[in-house]
Amino acid sequence: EGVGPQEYTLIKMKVLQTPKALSAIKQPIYFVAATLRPETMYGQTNCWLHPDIKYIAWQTTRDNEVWISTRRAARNMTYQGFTAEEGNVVVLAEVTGQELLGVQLSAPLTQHKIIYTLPMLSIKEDKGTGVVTSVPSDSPDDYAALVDLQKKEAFRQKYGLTDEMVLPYAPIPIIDVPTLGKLSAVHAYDTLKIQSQNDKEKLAEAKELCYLKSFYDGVMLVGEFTGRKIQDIKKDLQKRLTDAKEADIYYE
Ligand code: A2H
Repeated sequence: EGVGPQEYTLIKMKVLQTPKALSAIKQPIYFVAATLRPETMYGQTNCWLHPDIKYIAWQTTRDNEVWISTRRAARNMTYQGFTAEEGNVVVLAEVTGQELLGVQLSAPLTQHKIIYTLPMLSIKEDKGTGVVTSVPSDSPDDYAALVDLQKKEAFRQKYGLTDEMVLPYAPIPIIDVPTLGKLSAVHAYDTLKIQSQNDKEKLAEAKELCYLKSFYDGVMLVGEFTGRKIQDIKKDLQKRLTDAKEADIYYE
C-alpha cells in the first residue's frame, strides 16, 4: 500500500427483496463489496455493513443497475467509467446501514443461494465501498464478527435480525493453507483465543498469521481451480467474475 492505487475486485451482490428504505427504486439493486481476495468468494456467508455509516443507492451505466456504496466510493467511481458523467453521482436514496440490515442477497460462487446483510462495527468509512463481503473461513475479522452475532442473541435482536439470517452460516472450507489447515481464520482465532471483533491487537496478529501464507501457499479446495495455488489463479478467477458481470474492477 501507499505506492500507486490499490486494485480491488468489486463483488456484486444482488438484492432479492427490496428493503422498505429503497422501495421507490424499480431497477435491479446490488450491494458492491471491495475485496482483495476474489478467490475466496466460494466461502461467502453474508455481507457486512456498518450500522452507522450512510450509504447511497446510485445510478450506474452498467445495464441500468443501481448500486449501493458509500458516497465517497460512488464519487470515485464516476471517474472510472461507472456513470454517465464524471464527478456526478445520481443519488436515488440515502440510508444508514442499520436500515439495510437483514436484506436477502444473491452473491457469486458461494454455495448459499441466499445470504444476508449483517452488522460489522470495524468497517471503515474511508476504505473501499463500506460494504464488505464476509468469508469467515479465511478472514479473522469476518469470523470474529460472525461468531459475535451467533453467540449473542441480544446482539441479533438489537438489529432486528432473526436466527435464520445468522445461525445456519458456518465457515466453509475453501482453501488449504499449509500449517493453518482448511479453515485458516478459525485456526488463528482459536489459537490466539480471540474473544470478539473488538479484540483489535489479537485480530491484527491473526491477520498477519493468515494472509501472506494463504495468498502465497494456499491451495483451492473447491471450484474450477481445485488443487491450484491461489497466486496462480487469482487473475483468472477475477476475469471469470468480471466476464460474467458478477464483478468489476475498482481502484482507489
Ligand atoms: B477482504 P486493505 Cl477472505 N473496512 O475480502 C474494513 N475492511 C474492509 C473495508 C472497509 N471499508 N473494505 C474492504 N475491507 C476488507 C475478503 C478477505 C479480505 C479475506 C481475507 C483477507 C481480506 C473477505 N472479507 O483482506 O486495507 C476486505 O476483506 C485482507 C486485508 O485495502 C478487503 O479484502 O488491504 C480488505 O479488507 C481490503 O483491505
